[in-house]
Amino acid sequence: SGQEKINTDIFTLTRYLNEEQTKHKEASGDFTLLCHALQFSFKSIAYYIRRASLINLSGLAGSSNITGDDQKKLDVIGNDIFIAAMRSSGRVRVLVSEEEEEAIIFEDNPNARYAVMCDPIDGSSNLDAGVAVGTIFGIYKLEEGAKGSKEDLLKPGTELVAAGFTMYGASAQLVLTMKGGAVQGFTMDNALGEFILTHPNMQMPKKRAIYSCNEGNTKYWEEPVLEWVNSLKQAEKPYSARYIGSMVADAYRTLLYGGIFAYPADKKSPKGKLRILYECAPMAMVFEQAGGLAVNSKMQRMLEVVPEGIHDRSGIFLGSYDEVQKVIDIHKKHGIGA
Ligand code: P6P
Repeated sequence: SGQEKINTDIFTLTRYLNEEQTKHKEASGDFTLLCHALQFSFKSIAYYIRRASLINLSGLAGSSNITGDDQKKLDVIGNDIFIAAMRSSGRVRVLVSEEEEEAIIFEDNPNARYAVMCDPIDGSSNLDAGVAVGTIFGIYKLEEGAKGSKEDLLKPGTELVAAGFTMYGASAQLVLTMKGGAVQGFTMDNALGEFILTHPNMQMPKKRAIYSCNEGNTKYWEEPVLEWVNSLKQAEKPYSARYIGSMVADAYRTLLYGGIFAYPADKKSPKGKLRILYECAPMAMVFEQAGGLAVNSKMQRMLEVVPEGIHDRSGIFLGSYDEVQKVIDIHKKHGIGA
Protein backbone atom coordinates (compact mmCIF):
# COMPACT_ATOMS: atom_id res chain seq x y z
CA SER A 1 0.00 0.00 0.00
CA GLY A 2 3.15 2.14 -0.03
CA GLN A 3 2.24 3.20 3.50
CA GLU A 4 5.39 3.36 5.65
CA LYS A 5 5.66 0.32 7.91
CA ILE A 6 4.87 1.46 11.45
CA ASN A 7 6.38 -0.64 14.20
CA THR A 8 3.37 -1.69 16.21
CA ASP A 9 5.36 -4.17 18.29
CA ILE A 10 6.66 -1.53 20.71
CA PHE A 11 8.98 -2.92 23.37
CA THR A 12 8.62 -0.84 26.53
CA LEU A 13 10.80 -1.05 29.64
CA THR A 14 7.73 -2.25 31.52
CA ARG A 15 7.31 -5.15 29.07
CA TYR A 16 11.05 -5.88 29.20
CA LEU A 17 11.07 -6.07 33.01
CA ASN A 18 7.98 -8.29 33.09
CA GLU A 19 9.41 -10.64 30.43
CA GLU A 20 12.77 -10.78 32.22
CA GLN A 21 10.97 -11.86 35.38
CA THR A 22 9.29 -14.78 33.60
CA LYS A 23 12.76 -16.09 32.71
CA HIS A 24 13.46 -16.59 36.42
CA LYS A 25 10.90 -19.10 37.65
CA GLU A 26 11.97 -18.58 41.28
CA ALA A 27 11.57 -14.80 41.03
CA SER A 28 9.32 -13.32 43.69
CA GLY A 29 8.65 -10.23 41.58
CA ASP A 30 10.36 -7.97 44.13
CA PHE A 31 13.13 -6.97 41.72
CA THR A 32 10.56 -6.15 39.03
CA LEU A 33 8.63 -3.92 41.42
CA LEU A 34 11.89 -2.24 42.47
CA CYS A 35 12.72 -1.51 38.85
CA HIS A 36 9.26 -0.06 38.23
CA ALA A 37 9.87 2.32 41.14
CA LEU A 38 13.26 3.18 39.62
CA GLN A 39 11.61 3.85 36.27
CA PHE A 40 9.11 6.18 37.93
CA SER A 41 11.88 8.13 39.67
CA PHE A 42 13.65 8.69 36.34
CA LYS A 43 10.44 9.99 34.74
CA SER A 44 9.82 12.28 37.68
CA ILE A 45 13.38 13.64 37.84
CA ALA A 46 13.30 14.19 34.06
CA TYR A 47 10.12 16.24 34.50
CA TYR A 48 11.74 18.56 37.05
CA ILE A 49 14.94 18.94 35.06
CA ARG A 50 12.95 19.87 31.95
CA ARG A 51 11.13 22.54 33.93
CA ALA A 52 14.08 23.72 36.04
CA SER A 53 14.89 26.82 34.02
CA LEU A 54 11.19 27.63 33.61
CA ILE A 55 10.35 27.60 37.30
CA ASN A 56 13.78 28.83 38.29
CA LEU A 57 14.73 25.67 40.19
CA SER A 58 18.23 25.94 38.84
CA GLY A 59 19.41 28.38 41.49
CA LEU A 60 21.36 27.36 44.54
CA ALA A 61 19.40 25.71 47.34
CA GLY A 62 21.59 27.56 49.88
CA SER A 63 22.75 24.28 51.46
CA SER A 64 25.68 22.01 50.66
CA ASN A 65 25.97 18.23 50.86
CA ILE A 66 28.75 16.32 52.58
CA THR A 67 31.05 16.40 49.59
CA GLY A 68 31.01 20.18 49.80
CA ASP A 69 29.51 20.63 46.35
CA ASP A 70 27.13 23.56 46.22
CA GLN A 71 23.76 21.85 46.32
CA LYS A 72 21.43 22.91 43.55
CA LYS A 73 17.71 22.85 44.33
CA LEU A 74 17.36 20.08 41.74
CA ASP A 75 19.88 17.94 43.61
CA VAL A 76 17.65 18.14 46.66
CA ILE A 77 14.49 17.40 44.70
CA GLY A 78 16.13 14.58 42.71
CA ASN A 79 17.35 13.03 45.95
CA ASP A 80 13.97 13.35 47.65
CA ILE A 81 12.17 11.86 44.64
CA PHE A 82 14.56 8.92 44.56
CA ILE A 83 14.31 8.24 48.30
CA ALA A 84 10.50 8.40 48.20
CA ALA A 85 10.32 6.06 45.18
CA MET A 86 12.65 3.49 46.77
CA ARG A 87 10.92 3.65 50.15
CA SER A 88 7.39 3.36 48.73
CA SER A 89 8.39 0.42 46.52
CA GLY A 90 8.60 -1.60 49.75
CA ARG A 91 11.41 -3.64 48.13
CA VAL A 92 14.44 -1.61 49.24
CA ARG A 93 16.00 -2.20 52.68
CA VAL A 94 18.78 0.37 52.45
CA LEU A 95 19.74 3.24 50.14
CA VAL A 96 23.11 4.94 49.65
CA SER A 97 22.85 8.33 47.98
CA GLU A 98 25.62 10.78 47.06
CA GLU A 99 23.48 13.40 48.77
CA GLU A 100 23.22 11.55 52.10
CA GLU A 101 26.16 11.25 54.50
CA GLU A 102 24.76 8.05 56.06
CA ALA A 103 22.99 5.16 54.36
CA ILE A 104 19.20 5.41 54.70
CA ILE A 105 17.74 2.27 56.27
CA PHE A 106 14.02 1.81 55.52
CA GLU A 107 12.76 0.39 58.80
CA ASP A 108 9.28 0.16 57.29
CA ASN A 109 10.66 -2.40 54.82
CA PRO A 110 12.18 -4.90 57.32
CA ASN A 111 11.94 -7.87 54.94
CA ALA A 112 13.07 -6.07 51.80
CA ARG A 113 16.02 -7.77 50.11
CA TYR A 114 17.66 -5.02 48.04
CA ALA A 115 20.27 -2.30 48.60
CA VAL A 116 20.32 0.56 46.10
CA MET A 117 23.32 2.84 45.48
CA CYS A 118 22.64 6.05 43.60
CA ASP A 119 23.80 9.42 42.49
CA PRO A 120 20.41 11.05 41.90
CA ILE A 121 21.69 13.90 39.73
CA ASP A 122 25.30 13.36 38.71
CA GLY A 123 26.97 16.27 36.97
CA SER A 124 24.57 18.74 38.56
CA SER A 125 27.20 21.50 38.50
CA ASN A 126 26.38 21.66 34.77
CA LEU A 127 22.64 22.10 35.25
CA ASP A 128 22.50 25.87 34.80
CA ALA A 129 24.34 25.46 31.50
CA GLY A 130 21.72 23.04 30.20
CA VAL A 131 24.30 20.26 29.90
CA ALA A 132 23.01 16.67 30.10
CA VAL A 133 23.10 15.31 33.64
CA GLY A 134 22.04 11.88 34.84
CA THR A 135 21.08 9.41 37.52
CA ILE A 136 23.48 6.52 38.12
CA PHE A 137 22.33 3.44 40.10
CA GLY A 138 23.49 0.05 41.27
CA ILE A 139 21.42 -2.68 42.91
CA TYR A 140 22.71 -5.37 45.32
CA LYS A 141 20.71 -8.26 46.73
CA LEU A 142 21.00 -8.61 50.53
CA GLU A 143 21.39 -11.77 52.61
CA GLU A 144 18.21 -13.01 54.31
CA GLY A 145 17.48 -10.85 57.37
CA ALA A 146 20.13 -8.23 56.50
CA LYS A 147 19.65 -4.92 58.30
CA GLY A 148 21.52 -2.66 55.90
CA SER A 149 24.72 -2.53 57.94
CA LYS A 150 28.04 -1.27 56.54
CA GLU A 151 29.05 -4.87 55.74
CA ASP A 152 25.92 -5.18 53.61
CA LEU A 153 26.96 -2.11 51.59
CA LEU A 154 30.74 -2.33 51.10
CA LYS A 155 30.62 -4.88 48.29
CA PRO A 156 32.60 -5.28 45.04
CA GLY A 157 30.80 -4.43 41.82
CA THR A 158 30.98 -8.10 40.82
CA GLU A 159 28.10 -8.64 43.25
CA LEU A 160 25.81 -6.09 41.59
CA VAL A 161 22.58 -7.73 40.38
CA ALA A 162 21.79 -4.75 38.14
CA ALA A 163 23.23 -1.34 37.27
CA GLY A 164 22.77 1.49 34.86
CA PHE A 165 22.07 5.14 34.37
CA THR A 166 19.58 7.57 32.90
CA MET A 167 20.89 10.55 30.99
CA TYR A 168 18.57 13.56 30.83
CA GLY A 169 19.66 14.89 27.44
CA ALA A 170 17.62 15.88 24.40
CA SER A 171 15.51 12.90 25.45
CA ALA A 172 15.86 10.74 28.56
CA GLN A 173 18.07 7.78 27.72
CA LEU A 174 18.11 4.81 30.09
CA VAL A 175 20.87 2.19 29.96
CA LEU A 176 20.22 -0.91 32.08
CA THR A 177 22.02 -4.19 32.55
CA MET A 178 21.31 -7.16 34.81
CA LYS A 179 23.91 -9.63 36.10
CA GLY A 180 25.14 -11.79 33.23
CA GLY A 181 22.72 -10.09 30.86
CA ALA A 182 22.91 -7.77 27.89
CA VAL A 183 23.09 -3.99 28.04
CA GLN A 184 19.72 -2.58 26.98
CA GLY A 185 19.18 1.07 25.94
CA PHE A 186 15.80 2.76 26.20
CA THR A 187 14.58 6.16 25.03
CA MET A 188 11.78 8.00 26.79
CA ASP A 189 8.74 8.67 24.65
CA ASN A 190 7.24 11.67 26.40
CA ALA A 191 3.92 11.30 24.60
CA LEU A 192 3.47 7.74 25.86
CA GLY A 193 5.32 8.33 29.14
CA GLU A 194 7.19 5.09 28.47
CA PHE A 195 10.82 4.11 28.01
CA ILE A 196 11.05 2.39 24.60
CA LEU A 197 13.78 -0.17 23.75
CA THR A 198 15.83 1.62 21.09
CA HIS A 199 19.32 0.16 21.64
CA PRO A 200 18.96 -3.60 22.24
CA ASN A 201 22.04 -5.62 23.29
CA MET A 202 24.50 -2.72 23.18
CA GLN A 203 28.06 -3.76 22.25
CA MET A 204 30.87 -1.21 22.25
CA PRO A 205 33.26 -0.71 19.32
CA LYS A 206 36.49 -2.52 20.28
CA LYS A 207 38.47 0.68 19.68
CA ARG A 208 37.86 4.31 18.74
CA ALA A 209 40.21 7.30 18.59
CA ILE A 210 38.30 9.42 21.11
CA TYR A 211 39.60 10.19 24.61
CA SER A 212 37.69 11.95 27.36
CA CYS A 213 39.45 13.42 30.41
CA ASN A 214 39.93 16.79 32.10
CA GLU A 215 43.32 17.94 30.81
CA GLY A 216 43.16 20.82 33.26
CA ASN A 217 44.54 18.23 35.70
CA THR A 218 47.63 17.47 33.56
CA LYS A 219 49.93 19.17 36.08
CA TYR A 220 48.85 16.61 38.74
CA TRP A 221 48.91 13.44 36.64
CA GLU A 222 51.28 10.57 37.35
CA GLU A 223 53.91 9.69 34.72
CA PRO A 224 52.05 6.70 33.11
CA VAL A 225 48.95 8.87 32.56
CA LEU A 226 51.04 11.63 30.96
CA GLU A 227 52.71 9.05 28.68
CA TRP A 228 49.33 7.56 27.74
CA VAL A 229 47.68 10.90 26.83
CA ASN A 230 50.73 12.02 24.89
CA SER A 231 50.72 8.73 22.95
CA LEU A 232 47.18 9.54 21.79
CA LYS A 233 48.10 13.08 20.77
CA GLN A 234 51.24 11.98 18.94
CA ALA A 235 49.58 9.01 17.23
CA GLU A 236 49.90 8.87 13.46
CA LYS A 237 46.19 9.74 13.40
CA PRO A 238 45.83 11.81 16.59
CA TYR A 239 42.79 11.11 18.78
CA SER A 240 39.83 13.46 19.15
CA ALA A 241 39.28 15.00 22.59
CA ARG A 242 35.69 15.04 23.88
CA TYR A 243 35.00 16.07 27.49
CA ILE A 244 31.62 17.26 28.73
CA GLY A 245 32.35 17.17 32.45
CA SER A 246 29.18 15.22 33.19
CA MET A 247 30.07 11.57 33.73
CA VAL A 248 26.78 10.19 32.44
CA ALA A 249 27.05 12.22 29.21
CA ASP A 250 30.72 11.32 28.67
CA ALA A 251 30.01 7.69 29.50
CA TYR A 252 26.98 7.43 27.21
CA ARG A 253 28.91 8.87 24.26
CA THR A 254 31.81 6.50 24.98
CA LEU A 255 29.44 3.52 25.20
CA LEU A 256 27.83 4.39 21.85
CA TYR A 257 30.81 5.63 19.82
CA GLY A 258 33.67 3.84 21.55
CA GLY A 259 36.81 5.46 22.94
CA ILE A 260 37.86 5.96 26.55
CA PHE A 261 36.75 8.05 29.54
CA ALA A 262 39.30 8.64 32.28
CA TYR A 263 39.30 10.35 35.64
CA PRO A 264 42.69 9.23 37.00
CA ALA A 265 43.71 9.51 40.63
CA ASP A 266 46.42 12.19 40.68
CA LYS A 267 48.59 14.29 43.01
CA LYS A 268 45.63 16.60 43.70
CA SER A 269 43.12 13.78 44.28
CA PRO A 270 45.23 10.75 45.31
CA LYS A 271 42.10 8.62 45.75
CA GLY A 272 40.51 9.92 42.57
CA LYS A 273 37.33 11.98 42.33
CA LEU A 274 34.53 9.66 41.25
CA ARG A 275 32.75 7.52 43.85
CA ILE A 276 33.04 3.73 43.77
CA LEU A 277 29.57 2.61 44.84
CA TYR A 278 27.38 4.88 42.74
CA GLU A 279 29.55 6.10 39.87
CA CYS A 280 32.51 3.78 39.11
CA ALA A 281 31.09 0.32 39.86
CA PRO A 282 27.71 0.69 38.08
CA MET A 283 29.42 2.20 35.02
CA ALA A 284 32.05 -0.56 35.09
CA MET A 285 29.33 -3.24 35.04
CA VAL A 286 27.59 -1.63 32.05
CA PHE A 287 30.84 -1.21 30.12
CA GLU A 288 32.13 -4.73 30.80
CA GLN A 289 28.82 -6.27 29.74
CA ALA A 290 28.94 -4.17 26.57
CA GLY A 291 32.39 -5.65 25.76
CA GLY A 292 34.52 -2.86 27.23
CA LEU A 293 36.88 -2.66 30.23
CA ALA A 294 37.06 -0.64 33.44
CA VAL A 295 40.08 -0.36 35.74
CA ASN A 296 41.18 1.92 38.58
CA SER A 297 44.48 3.83 38.78
CA LYS A 298 46.30 0.71 40.05
CA MET A 299 45.03 -1.12 36.95
CA GLN A 300 42.83 -3.37 39.11
CA ARG A 301 39.53 -4.48 37.57
CA MET A 302 37.09 -1.79 38.76
CA LEU A 303 34.39 -4.36 39.60
CA GLU A 304 36.70 -6.11 42.07
CA VAL A 305 37.46 -2.97 44.09
CA VAL A 306 35.86 -3.04 47.56
CA PRO A 307 35.28 0.41 49.12
CA GLU A 308 36.06 1.01 52.82
CA GLY A 309 33.42 3.71 53.10
CA ILE A 310 30.16 4.30 51.25
CA HIS A 311 31.47 7.55 49.67
CA ASP A 312 34.95 6.26 48.84
CA ARG A 313 36.41 7.52 45.57
CA SER A 314 38.60 5.88 42.92
CA GLY A 315 40.52 6.70 39.78
CA ILE A 316 38.86 5.17 36.73
CA PHE A 317 39.61 4.31 33.09
CA LEU A 318 36.41 3.22 31.34
CA GLY A 319 35.94 2.40 27.66
CA SER A 320 36.55 0.25 24.60
CA TYR A 321 38.52 -2.92 25.25
CA ASP A 322 41.58 -1.97 23.18
CA GLU A 323 41.64 1.62 24.49
CA VAL A 324 41.72 0.59 28.15
CA GLN A 325 44.22 -2.16 27.31
CA LYS A 326 46.57 0.61 26.02
CA VAL A 327 46.43 2.25 29.46
CA ILE A 328 47.10 -1.09 31.17
CA ASP A 329 50.09 -1.80 28.89
CA ILE A 330 51.68 1.61 29.59
CA HIS A 331 51.17 1.26 33.35
CA LYS A 332 52.71 -2.21 33.17
CA LYS A 333 55.85 -0.67 31.64
CA HIS A 334 55.99 1.53 34.76
CA GLY A 335 55.58 -1.48 37.04
CA ILE A 336 51.95 -0.74 37.91
CA GLY A 337 49.29 -3.44 37.68
CA ALA A 338 49.27 -7.09 36.79
P1 P6P B 1 35.85 17.80 36.73
C1 P6P B 1 30.48 16.07 37.99
O1 P6P B 1 30.69 16.93 39.06
C2 P6P B 1 31.34 14.82 38.23
O2 P6P B 1 31.03 14.22 39.44
C3 P6P B 1 31.14 13.83 37.08
O3 P6P B 1 29.85 13.84 36.61
C4 P6P B 1 32.14 14.33 36.05
O4 P6P B 1 32.63 13.28 35.24
C5 P6P B 1 33.27 14.88 36.92
O5 P6P B 1 32.70 15.19 38.20
C6 P6P B 1 33.84 16.15 36.31
O6 P6P B 1 34.91 16.54 37.16
O7 P6P B 1 36.92 17.83 37.79
O8 P6P B 1 36.42 17.46 35.36
O9 P6P B 1 34.96 19.00 36.70
